[in-house]
Amino acid sequence: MLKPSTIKELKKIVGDRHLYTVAEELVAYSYDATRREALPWAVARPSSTEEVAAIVLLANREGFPVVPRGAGTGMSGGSVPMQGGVVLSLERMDRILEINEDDLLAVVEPGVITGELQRVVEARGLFYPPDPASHQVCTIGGNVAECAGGLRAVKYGVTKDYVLGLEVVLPTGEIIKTGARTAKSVAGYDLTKLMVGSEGTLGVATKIILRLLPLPESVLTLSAFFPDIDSAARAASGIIRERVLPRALELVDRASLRAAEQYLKEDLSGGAAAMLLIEVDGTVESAAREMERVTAVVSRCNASRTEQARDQGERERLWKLRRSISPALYTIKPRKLNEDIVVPRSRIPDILREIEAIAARHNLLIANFGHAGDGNIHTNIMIDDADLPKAEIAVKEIFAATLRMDGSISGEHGIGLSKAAYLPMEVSPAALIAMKRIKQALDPKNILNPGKIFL
Ligand code: 2HG
Ligand code: ZN
Repeated sequence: MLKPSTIKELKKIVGDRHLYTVAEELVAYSYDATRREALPWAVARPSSTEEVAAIVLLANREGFPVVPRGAGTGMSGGSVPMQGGVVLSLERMDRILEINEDDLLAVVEPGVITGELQRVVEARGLFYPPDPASHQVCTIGGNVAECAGGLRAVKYGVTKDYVLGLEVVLPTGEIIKTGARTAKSVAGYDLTKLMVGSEGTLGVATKIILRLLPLPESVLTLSAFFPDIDSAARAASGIIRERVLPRALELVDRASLRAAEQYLKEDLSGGAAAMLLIEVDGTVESAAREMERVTAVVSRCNASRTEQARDQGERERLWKLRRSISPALYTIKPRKLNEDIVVPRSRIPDILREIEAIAARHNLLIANFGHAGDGNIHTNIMIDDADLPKAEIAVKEIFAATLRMDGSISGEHGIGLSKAAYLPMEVSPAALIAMKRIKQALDPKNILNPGKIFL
C-alpha cells in the first residue's frame, strides 16, 4: 500500500487527473494478454521524461515497485503488477517527434501505437518493418521492452534490429542516452541492446530512435492450403532452401484456421488442414520472380490450392485472418497456454511432429501457428482449468524438445511471469547469475518490475 503522503507526491508529479487510485480505474491496468491479473496500488500517467524520473526516484526513496506499461498486449505477464506498486502507464507520451527522411530514422515517444508509426512513415515512402500481430493497439515502448518480433521478422528482423538509440530512465532515476542517431556506433558497451528486451526490468525508455528503410516497391501475398500440416511445414523449409527469403512466412494449422474462421464468420480455407501465408517484396520484377519460385515449391509440397491476393482488400482479408488467430483461439477453450518456442528453421517439421506426439500422449488440444519462416511457432495448449496440471507437464516436454533441437523457449514474447520457472532449462546457472548481477547493479532496490524473468 502507498502512504497518503506518497500518493500526494505522485499527484504533484503527474497532476491529480493522471494518478488513478480507485478500483474501477486500477482494474484497466491490471492484466495483459495472458489474462493474468493483479491490481496495482496506483496508476501514474506521466507526460514527460522528467515526470517518469521523478516517480522512479520517489519509488527508490519509499520502496514501492514501479511497473512500466504500454498497451497491455504482452504475452508473458510483463506488465502485470504481481507485487502491486505503481503502474507507470506511458500512454500519454505518444508523440512522433521526428521523421528524418535523409538520415532514415524516426524519433518517437514510447506510447506511439506501432501501426500508427507504420502508416505515417509509409505515407512518406519509408518503412518500419517490425510488425507484431497486435500492431493496431500495441505501442513502440512495449515493443522495445519485450523486443517484439512479428510477421515480417523472417526477412527484416525484430525490434532490436531497428533501435538505434534510446533515452532511458534508469531504475535509480538517472536519465541517460544510449546509442546514437547514426547508422553505426560502437562507443562503449551496447546499452541499447541491453535495454531492448529487458522486459521493463532495467529501465524505462522515454525516447526511441528507430531506423527506417525505404518502402519496398512491390508486395505480393500468397495463401497456400495443404491437406496436412507436414506438407505445409516442409513447404516452409523448402522455400528457404530455394534461397527465397519472403518477408512473411506464416504457418496456420487446422485448429487455428477453424478458430479464426469461426471468429470472423468466414470460410477462407475450404476446410484445409493447414495454410501458409507467404509474402514477398522487392522491385516489381524481383518480387514477381520470387513469387514464381515460392509457388513452385508449394505445389511440389502438395498444396491443394494457392491463391494470390489480387488487390489490397484481398491482402488485408488474409492478414486479418492471421492476426485474429490469437484472440480467436479463446472460442475453443476458456484458457490457452501460449508458448512461442523457436527452433532452427529447418527443424520446423520435426518440432511439429514432436508437439503432435506430446498432445496425443496427454490427450490435449494444441493449436500451432506462427512465424514458420523464423522457426518460431506459437504452440497454444487449449485447456479448461482441470487440464492445467497435465498441460504444464506438456509445456515442459515441449521446451525440452525445443532445446534438444538447439532452439529457445521464447522467440518473441519474453519470459515475464509465464516462463520464469523454465528459464533455467535454457540458461546456465553461471549465465543466470550474470543476468541477475546486471539487474542488481542497475536496480539495487529492485524497484523496476520486480518478480519478472527470474523466480
Ligand atoms: C501472434 O503472432 C502473436 O499472433 C500471438 O505473437 C501468439 O497468441 C499467440 O500465441
Ligand atoms: Zn507471434
